[in-house]
Amino acid sequence: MSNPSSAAPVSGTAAPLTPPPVTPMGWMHTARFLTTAAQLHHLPPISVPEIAFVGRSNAGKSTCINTLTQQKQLAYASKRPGRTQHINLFSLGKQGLTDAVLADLPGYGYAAVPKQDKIRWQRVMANYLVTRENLKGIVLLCDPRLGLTELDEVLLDVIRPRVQEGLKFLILLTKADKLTRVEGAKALSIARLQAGGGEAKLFSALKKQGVEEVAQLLWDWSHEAPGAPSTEPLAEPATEPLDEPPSED
Ligand SMILES: Nc1nc2c(ncn2[C@@H]2O[C@H](COP(=O)(O)OP(=O)(O)OP(=O)(O)O)[C@@H](O)[C@H]2O)c(=O)[nH]1
Ligand SMILES: [Mg+2]
Repeated sequence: MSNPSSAAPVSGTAAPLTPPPVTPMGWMHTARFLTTAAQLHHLPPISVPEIAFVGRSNAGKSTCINTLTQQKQLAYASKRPGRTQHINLFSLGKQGLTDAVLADLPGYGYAAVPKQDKIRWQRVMANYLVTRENLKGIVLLCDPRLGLTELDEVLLDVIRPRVQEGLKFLILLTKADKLTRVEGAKALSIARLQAGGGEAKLFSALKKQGVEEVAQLLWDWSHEAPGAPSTEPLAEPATEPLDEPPSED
């Protein structure tokens, strides 16, 4: 009798020789806490691309970061507006090989915050958005039931020159699960006009809508190489000519 299994491999325990390719979602899942800063000058200078999540208080910034990174409590999310009061940075990429950083910024527009604190924060935020050299992209989160507020418009004015110079920009319409299909489509077409040179997308943490698309976009932003490879994270001089940042306070 011939043995049908005689041509089978000798050992079934061979390990794969190459690691599986990194997917944008797998990459997002590597996120870990890097540092927190109450003031701009406390933020460490970083050479890898940084992507900032900004928007009014309660828009869903921290929840969005947790959803994208598939981690329940990486960023503090809360029903109570004003939960995030510092700039929190999260590293992405394999341990020891950070290739991008996410920044969760405090929300603005929360009525109960004392006026002095509001003004202070608006200055810190504006300074951050204008001077942070490694800032590669901004995700502006907006609850489409409220639309862009006056403070969102101020932020858009602040970042417009940088967007024109190539800074990536996405308006993310959060809590899309609260909208009907028609409302969602309408909100999206308005946001696309408001985004200028940037993009707009619908997102729902609850229904996991838009998650893979946004992960892919952030991956693309972080790994795009305008002339020089941006995957060389360490000890590289700035690959793009950057203006001297104005001095901060
Ligand atoms: N239905 C629904 N609720 C959401 C979604 N995303 C966030 N939320 C809720 O919105 C509230 C605010 O979310 P956060 O992520 O803390 O908002 P934030 O923008 O970080 O707020 P600040 O830190 O105050 O600036 C929480 O109660 C979340 O559960 C979503 O996609 N759908
Ligand atoms: Mg928050």
